[in-house]
Amino acid sequence: MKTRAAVAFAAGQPLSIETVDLAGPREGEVLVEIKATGLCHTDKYTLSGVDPEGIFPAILGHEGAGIVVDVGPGVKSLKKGDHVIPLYTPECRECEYCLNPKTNLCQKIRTTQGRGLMPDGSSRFSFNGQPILHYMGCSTFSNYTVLPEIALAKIREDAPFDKVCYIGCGVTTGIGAVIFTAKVEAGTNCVVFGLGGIGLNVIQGLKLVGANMIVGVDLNPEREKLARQFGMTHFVNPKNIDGDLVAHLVELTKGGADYSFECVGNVNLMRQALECCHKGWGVSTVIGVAEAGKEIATRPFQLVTGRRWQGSAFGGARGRTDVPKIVDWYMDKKINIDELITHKLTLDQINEGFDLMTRGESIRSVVVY
Ligand code: NAD
Ligand code: AHE
Ligand code: ZN
Ligand code: ZN
Repeated sequence: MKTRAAVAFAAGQPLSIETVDLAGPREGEVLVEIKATGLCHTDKYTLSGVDPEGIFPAILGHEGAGIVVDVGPGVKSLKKGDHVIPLYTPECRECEYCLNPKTNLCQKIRTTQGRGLMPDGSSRFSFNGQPILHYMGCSTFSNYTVLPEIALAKIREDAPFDKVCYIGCGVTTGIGAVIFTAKVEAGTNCVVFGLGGIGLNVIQGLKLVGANMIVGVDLNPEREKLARQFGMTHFVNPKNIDGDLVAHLVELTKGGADYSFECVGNVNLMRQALECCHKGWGVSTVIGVAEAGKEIATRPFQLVTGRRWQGSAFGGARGRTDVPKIVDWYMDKKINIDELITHKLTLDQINEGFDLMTRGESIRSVVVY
């Protein structure tokens, strides 16, 4: 079939809106009509050319929601008409990783996914007879896409696509990092670096679990108002701090954060996020994605004296199990998504969405097909 898609032909170039060819679903695969997709900072990161797994030409996008149009042979858990959210972290429920409760990083299809291919080693997309690669196993910047059955969460049918698409990455990543990865307790003092599409979801996760102090750190003063609305209790703009930011945060939190989260992808901030943690027990969670070649550093003494450093991918969530529950939280008004979606665009306007992100003017832009 033919489908409209925003194609990344090369790193650093704007996406190009094209009609591409899409082959039907093979064994264990599902054809999905994407109804809406969010633009995540990670799409911009890959498009910029600094992602070691960024290969072109490709169809980016990994924060979508849509409807099953067709299923390939052997597909058991989904049928035509089901509403779904694509999962860049699949859940096969049988690999060594899925069977270990300590991780959500299903590895069943990770190798081919990282090479822009379906599990059988081929691509379903092509343009003028040349293959176009998939991205993060999702390629939601295409109106229709093919995914493995294990990479789709079935969701309730009354959930609006243009909102719950954000659960496909940002919402789950932020709230999940608090609940599933860090397992933050009520009454704790927490610091969040970066108040964008991920950091604001960390903030609402912290509010949900009853954190005491929720300190937000961002260079963009425009972020303060919305962050306070989502539960931030103190705002720190590093530009307005005389002296050392870490010392300031330790003093503000009366000895250091019980939990901190880095939601920017800046290795200097990752160090500050660790070092503002409380001696003896503070835990810092890295969420931001740093470009190829970047490394983190600290004095090992920081760890010897009881601070811990960890990371979180997709908020530690197991997609097929947890994503439908997070959709319920949204539908039950336990979490707020609507106010974080600042811009709605058509596919033709997708490059403007990336410009808004670069200028710090959007939290989430959503393309509605
Ligand atoms: P975003 O662009 O919406 O937000 C980034 C925020 O960081 C902005 O508010 C910006 O003003 C702020 N910022 C930039 N430099 C700063 C600095 N030096 N000090 C303080 N604040 C600063 O991006 P996003 O969509 O929220 O994504 C954030 C990061 O999380 C990205 O690196 C993205 O790739 C990553 N990410 C990781 C996962 C995961 O599973 N681990 C999932 C999604 C996104
Ligand atoms: N290809 C990148 C990996 C970037 C990365 O860490 N991705 C996160 C999701 S970001 C979503 O917005 C992730 O899930 N990581 C686990 C994994 O297996 O990729 C790079 O830098 O190499
Ligand atoms: Zn993302
Ligand atoms: Zn698995």
